[in-house]
Amino acid sequence: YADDGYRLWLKYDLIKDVAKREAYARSAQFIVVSGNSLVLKTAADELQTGLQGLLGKTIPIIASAGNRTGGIVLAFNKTPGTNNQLVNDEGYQITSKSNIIVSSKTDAGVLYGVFALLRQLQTTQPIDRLSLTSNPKIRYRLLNHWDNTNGTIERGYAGGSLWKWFELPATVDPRYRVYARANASLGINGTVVNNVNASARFLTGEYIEKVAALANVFRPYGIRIYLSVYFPAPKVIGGLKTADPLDPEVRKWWADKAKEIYTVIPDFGGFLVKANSEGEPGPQDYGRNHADGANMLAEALAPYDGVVMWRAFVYKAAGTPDRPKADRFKAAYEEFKHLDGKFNKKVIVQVKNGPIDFQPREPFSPLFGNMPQTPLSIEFQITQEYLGHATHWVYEAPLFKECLDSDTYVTGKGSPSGAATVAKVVDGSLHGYGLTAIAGVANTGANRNWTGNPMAQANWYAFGRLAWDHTLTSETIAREWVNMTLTKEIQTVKTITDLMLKSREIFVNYNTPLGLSTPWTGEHFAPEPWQNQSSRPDWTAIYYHRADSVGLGFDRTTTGSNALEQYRPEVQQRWSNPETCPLPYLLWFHHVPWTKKLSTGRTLWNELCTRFYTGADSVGWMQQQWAQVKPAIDPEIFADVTGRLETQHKEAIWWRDAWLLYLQQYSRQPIPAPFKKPE
Ligand code: GCW
Repeated sequence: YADDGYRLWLKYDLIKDVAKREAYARSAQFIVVSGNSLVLKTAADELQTGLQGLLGKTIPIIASAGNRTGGIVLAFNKTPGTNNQLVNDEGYQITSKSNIIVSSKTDAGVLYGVFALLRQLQTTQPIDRLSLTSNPKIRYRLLNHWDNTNGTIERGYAGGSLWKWFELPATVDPRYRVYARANASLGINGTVVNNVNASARFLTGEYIEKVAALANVFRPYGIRIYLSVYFPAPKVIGGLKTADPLDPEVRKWWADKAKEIYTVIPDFGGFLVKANSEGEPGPQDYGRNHADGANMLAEALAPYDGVVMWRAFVYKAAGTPDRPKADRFKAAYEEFKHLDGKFNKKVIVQVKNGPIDFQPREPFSPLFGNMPQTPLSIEFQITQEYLGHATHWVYEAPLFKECLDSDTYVTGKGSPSGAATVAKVVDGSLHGYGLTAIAGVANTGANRNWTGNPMAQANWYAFGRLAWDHTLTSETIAREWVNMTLTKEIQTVKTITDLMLKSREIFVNYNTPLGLSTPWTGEHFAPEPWQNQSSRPDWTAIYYHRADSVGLGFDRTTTGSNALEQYRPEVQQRWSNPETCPLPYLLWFHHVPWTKKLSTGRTLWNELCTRFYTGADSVGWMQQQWAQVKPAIDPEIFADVTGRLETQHKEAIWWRDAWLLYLQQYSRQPIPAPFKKPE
């Protein structure tokens, strides 16, 4: 068991059921691969490794099937089997007749098909009558690492960075390859290796060489490398006087830099940029706008197959004397909406799922649907900055899905429900975007088990699976992951899947129920709803929850900041009325009196108490459920998660009590029965 955490879901253990194993073996007597592409070789090797483990046999790789049957044929380009109409560039088909044929237009597609076939075996599905077609719905599927040159990770909770910058390029840790395999198995095809709060050093010759060494490891897995860039790099490392994006010398500096990078990394993916955000410099420092900055970089990439991912995570200080009424919620829309149509074709604007910042629950960002002429990508956070770091068990697929499945209503009244979901904006089907992308802020680190909390591996997994196909359900993904990673014992799979599916709502209940957001502290962990000291009002807790003697919540209707005006009328109508606003979003949009009766029949205060208490109690339930899975789980993982759940329970109570004792000063009401403890 010793390496169970390390192997992630790529476990190819011998299939115990002999009849099943033999049946599989009859369909997998040889592997045919022709062609000498790197990625195709990876695919054949991975298949051979997988089958060796699962079937306990070395399956030969041969160049042609001749008239042999009972094998697996990996075919790309015009080889038989591919119905070209049905698959896009990276899509694959798997059919089984006399041979199992895994086909695609590209070698990367074959690799994805191989992982899909292995998944069938790992989850003990039949393979003799396969007829599978699968296409990624989004073209650029990326992890974003917030890793620094000194080996630390911003908001990383699984140890230091995977990238050993001091050793690279000469020493290449074998772990980089495992990382690439894991990503390729999900269909992730790109990775930004450094923090968006970027060091200019990544653009020096010294670092480009190191990055190139990583790119060499990732290339055979169909993964392209990207860099976050520090906008004033031409000044900091280029010796120029300015970084003004309209300055010809600056433009030339970037064009030269792109050339230098592509010389050593010919398949370099492009740049990710955080500019004029949280103190990071940007084009506005020179009186230019985001489009000016992004377009300059896009032009530098013009000769190459690379893109610019320009982040929309921007917000000027709100609540300050000069902008007393400004609402951070509205900021991204205010700065970007009017630039729609002004971006170069190689630019993708990367928008966080919600308008604020990766909260445990947020409504979808109002930018989605409102920039029809600018490819928007969605950025989720896999690392649990606001979700209890690596201690709390939160399965994030339901969070991702809630956003992706939200209807923006931009197609207007009368259009079928679900016609304009966030997913349809992002996958390009709504506005016909030329480029489509999705990014997840990675939760990986140097910890042996990759993600700190072993259960958080499921979040990496779920992000990758949804990036490929956002129509998969949270439950399907959870079941798949548990089967491949933890156990196949039916009852245990059920128990763990159920825990996973409930975990996010449980967290929200004891952390930020009814549309609260997380009290603001530097670490984004401890409950400090009283926190009101900061250089900026919008970096205090009070700014967000607005507790007072009347009630709680941020009024974003016409009587308040009117952020709701950024949504379509259908959304506005539903959310602007406190009677129809879904309870999970209530305090995002309304300042609700403590005594107001909610649709549950309880007053706001009593509903808050109910949620905080049941949330914290539910962690006790999680502990009981987890205790039952012991016999079917690797003992190390079992003990690890048991320990984390114990801490989670304590911290859930801490969150509950901190919030309620603080809010009670304003509500002046008792904790209701049955929660009130005897004196
Ligand atoms: O979530 C916030 C984090 C910052 C982060 C920023 C961003 C990389 O607290 O640490 O910086 O968002 O997304 O740029």
